[in-house]
Amino acid sequence: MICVALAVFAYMFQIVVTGIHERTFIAIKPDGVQRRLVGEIIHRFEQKGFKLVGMKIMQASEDLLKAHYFELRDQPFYNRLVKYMSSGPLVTMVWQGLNVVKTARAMLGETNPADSAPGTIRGDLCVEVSRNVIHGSDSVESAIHEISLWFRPDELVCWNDCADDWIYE
Ligand code: D4T
Repeated sequence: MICVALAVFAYMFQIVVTGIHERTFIAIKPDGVQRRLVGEIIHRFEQKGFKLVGMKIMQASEDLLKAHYFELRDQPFYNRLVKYMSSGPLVTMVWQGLNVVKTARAMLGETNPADSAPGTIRGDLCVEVSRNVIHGSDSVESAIHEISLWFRPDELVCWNDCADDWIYE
């Protein structure tokens, strides 16, 4: 428990000192996978300058999704959401970069695609809230929690990005 607390503290400290190590959890939902939007979505994050440090295709269990959506357990759409999210493969990813949590949410658009501006992923690629193609962590704390829920530490890769000097001053 103390080790986990120290690891979280060290990670938070690193984020505050050098924000380029911030990480977020992104999941392309079953509709995004079925509609062949995986490449388009990865392309947007790569073009922005963020670094991919983890990725897998997987079919999530209802238990994992219930843990992920725990805060929504009293919402009327919760059961449908869990069933739908476990109905087909997801592509889960961890992206890293300066302010990546907040910037990724802006790139995603609003939860309801109808409220999402053109140019955002949901504004461009989907129409209905229950088929909004992608999930992104909504805070640095949620990102840390969600990454630990969906990825083992050895599934994340630290690599030297030769483009860093052209993306950061
Ligand atoms: P996710 O978590 O998928 O990135 O969505 P958001 O963070 O943008 O929004 P959320 O947690 O409020 O919703 C989670 C998930 O539930 C679906 N949903 C949402 C739905 O099917 N019907 C609804 O009325 C709402 C509000 C879509 C996203």
